Amino acid sequence: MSKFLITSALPYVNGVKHLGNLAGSLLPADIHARFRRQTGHDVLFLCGTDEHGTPIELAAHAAGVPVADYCARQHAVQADIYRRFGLSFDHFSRTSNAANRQLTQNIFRELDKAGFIEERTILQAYSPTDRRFLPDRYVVGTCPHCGHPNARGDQCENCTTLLDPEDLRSPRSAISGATDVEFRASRHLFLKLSAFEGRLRNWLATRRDWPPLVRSIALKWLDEGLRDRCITRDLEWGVPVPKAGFEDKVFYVWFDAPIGYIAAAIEWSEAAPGRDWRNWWQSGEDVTYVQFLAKDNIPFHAVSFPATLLGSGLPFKLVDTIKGFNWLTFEGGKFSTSAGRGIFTDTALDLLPADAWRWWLAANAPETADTDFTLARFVDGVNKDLADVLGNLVNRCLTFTATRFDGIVPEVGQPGPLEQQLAGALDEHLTELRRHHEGLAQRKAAEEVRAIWRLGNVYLAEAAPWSAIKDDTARAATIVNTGINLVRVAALTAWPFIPSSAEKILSSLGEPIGPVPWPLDSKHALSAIPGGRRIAVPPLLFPKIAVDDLRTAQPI
Ligand code: B3M
Ligand code: ZN
Repeated sequence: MSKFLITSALPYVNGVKHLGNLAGSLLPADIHARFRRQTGHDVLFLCGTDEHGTPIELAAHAAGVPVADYCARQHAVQADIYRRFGLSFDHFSRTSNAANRQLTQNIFRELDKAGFIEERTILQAYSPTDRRFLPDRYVVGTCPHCGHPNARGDQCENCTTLLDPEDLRSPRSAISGATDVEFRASRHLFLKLSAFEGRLRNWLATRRDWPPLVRSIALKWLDEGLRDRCITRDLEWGVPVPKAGFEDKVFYVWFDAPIGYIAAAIEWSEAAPGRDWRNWWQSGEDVTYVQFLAKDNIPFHAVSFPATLLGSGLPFKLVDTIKGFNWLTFEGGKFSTSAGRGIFTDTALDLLPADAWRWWLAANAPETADTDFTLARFVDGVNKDLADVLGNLVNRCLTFTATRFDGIVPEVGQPGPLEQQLAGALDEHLTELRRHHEGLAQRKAAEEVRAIWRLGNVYLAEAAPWSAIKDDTARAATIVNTGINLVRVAALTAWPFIPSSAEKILSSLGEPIGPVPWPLDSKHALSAIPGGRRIAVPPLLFPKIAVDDLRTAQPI
């Protein structure tokens, strides 16, 4: 049994996330964790909220509550939503917790001792009106290149030129609009990323199997030349910098956030006896570490976080595979948290059960290109796959057993040509399904699952137990027994994607409550449920949905 350490990018704590955030890291990580558990591996699946950075501080101020209280409340809101979505984290942590603060400070001290930290004086925008330093994107002004009046201090959105805040004409604070912005010299700490280029290149050379999207983004960063990064900020909220002269500063959010993955394991370990985070983060060959994240997060995971760990000299494991995702768009445009555009995870759960969203978002994951979510495509996909294919298979088979066999699974007789053909096809699909899960090809895995459901319907249509029962009860019994076992396989393969529905099906089949097994091959899978067992017909699993039911989610 090998071990899989699985993490999803840590969602920022401010505000409920939209479906795009779910589709591009949280959900695929959960599906993979479930698959690995199902195939008998030891899994540690970690996530948490990313709680530092200026937007979070500002959101707390806007809400009129202390930042710590704001974060605690918002963390609880997100944790509850993810629980209702069936995300099976072993631990859902917070980057503002003590474990992360301590570990971030330790890692920093080691980097400093090893000579990878450098002090530099930089000019920082300061607003006397706001009584604070302003991060680059919170300074706005006139673009020196195109004259756009609302260019941000990091970039002009109009002409896309990268800027420094000092470049702006008539700079003002994006927080208050104050025009008394001045530039003050401030001492900061830089991580000498440039010193890691060789080591990172060598390491990436051993990672040739990474998805092309991830490898190309990582190599692009290296090819452009690694720039030393400022890892401190003049803010109050964050992990304090443990160095003389820097007491009033905190670490940059992207320095401490990925360390949060390790801190989450430490908390998990401390929560119960017999757990040891070192067996996951510091052990060698037997742990495979897979990260799930959206493409804009790739450089931080493929370059700066590995450099941080390498430079610390501490024996932490580096990631083995990064699965990066493209964007999910909404009705042809961007999902936007600030503009409230798209469907948000809380609203989604008010509208429909989690499994409907899980299924569509996994089957249409933005893996190789962006995917456009439209209400019409969503409704069509869910109705076809879940109601017409899976729902129909389960319902037909179990209702027939209830009405014609008194709800008792009939004994299987001699398999005929149809059963042999079925077994062959099932074996092929199961092999492919496993291969796609292992290769992190989630859309293809979903296609195989759907193909298995379809196979069940095709088998029942061809074998036609409703005709057989008229003159050959033994033959009808064999078909129904086979069909019921197929329903079990349909549920087992569905489980990583739609766990709650799969468990309902399994429980109506009288399957034991507990870890959901993987169907190894047709021979075992088609004889798992013996004749004589009582089964129940589950209530309608997937009622048809209509676009009108979801209208409240339309953009205004
Ligand atoms: N919170 C960015 C994001 O949600 C960031 C991920 C951190 S992973 C360590 O896109
Ligand atoms: Zn411009």
